[in-house]
Amino acid sequence: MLDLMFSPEVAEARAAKKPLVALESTLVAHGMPWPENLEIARELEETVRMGGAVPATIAIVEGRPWIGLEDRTLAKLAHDGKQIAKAGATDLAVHLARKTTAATTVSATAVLAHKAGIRAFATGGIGGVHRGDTGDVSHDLIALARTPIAVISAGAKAILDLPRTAEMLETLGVLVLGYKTDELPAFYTRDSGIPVEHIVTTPADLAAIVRRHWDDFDGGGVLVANPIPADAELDPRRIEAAIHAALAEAEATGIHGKRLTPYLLARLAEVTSGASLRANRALALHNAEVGAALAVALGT
Ligand code: PSU
Ligand code: MN
Repeated sequence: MLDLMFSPEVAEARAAKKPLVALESTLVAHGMPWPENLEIARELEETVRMGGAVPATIAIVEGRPWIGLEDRTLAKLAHDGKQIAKAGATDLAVHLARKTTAATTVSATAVLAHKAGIRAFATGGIGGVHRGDTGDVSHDLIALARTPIAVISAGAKAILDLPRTAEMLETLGVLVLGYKTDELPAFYTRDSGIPVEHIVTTPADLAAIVRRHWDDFDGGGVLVANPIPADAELDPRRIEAAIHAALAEAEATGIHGKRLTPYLLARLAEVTSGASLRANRALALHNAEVGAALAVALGT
């Protein structure tokens, strides 16, 4: 049987049946630079607490799947950053059997959070279909399709092919709900031009839909598409130009596979003098806020 480890804060929340929000650790270890990553990881947790829920940052530490991390463990993951393995859902068994440490991506975090009975999960932006014809499609999409959890995300990351990512979400049967938006957000910017059919405007409405999806239809993952706050949005043309440059560099340097997304995010932060990181922080905090509101509305 899978032996989950719970931090004291999460263990207490479970005993008291307080609402929990899962947070992932790849965004911290691989998606943002030290030391801002630790500050932001702590702010994400604090935002969930301010929203009336309890944060559960998830990672594998020496082979143990932790639901909720003590601050010193969070600090170590943030500090060690890209030296730590990046685990997708498929890699979990390897780390457990070999007692290794890994940051968990959206796919791995969703699976572990679901095992822990958590139904709301906030991230920055999910993975998706990469641009070009490399065939690189994030496992996040299939894991999300299979796992009954609501992932609050600022759309999919702008480094991706968003129209193809949206089509793939539909093919896989991931229910996409626009949170106060009728367009799929484009991570650093609010709009992608890709319409979202179902618009949700309150946590109660959101909770009612996801409950029906899971309880009545055995539905899988729900993507709650929550745009970056307007005052934190980047200029669409400038960020697109920066993405083009970063993608060209990645190709010239031969970066692909699991290293691609972290490489692109790091290059974007450099090219934009930190503007992309500030936007990433703002959108992730906003997702944590909505995650807490959903968890409270669900009462779990
Ligand atoms: N959101 C962010 N920053 C990130 C990620 C999400 O704001 O770094 C991470 C998530 O862990 C997601 C991963 O699962 O990027 C996608 O990686 P890949 O494209 O290699 O599947
Ligand atoms: Mn990939």
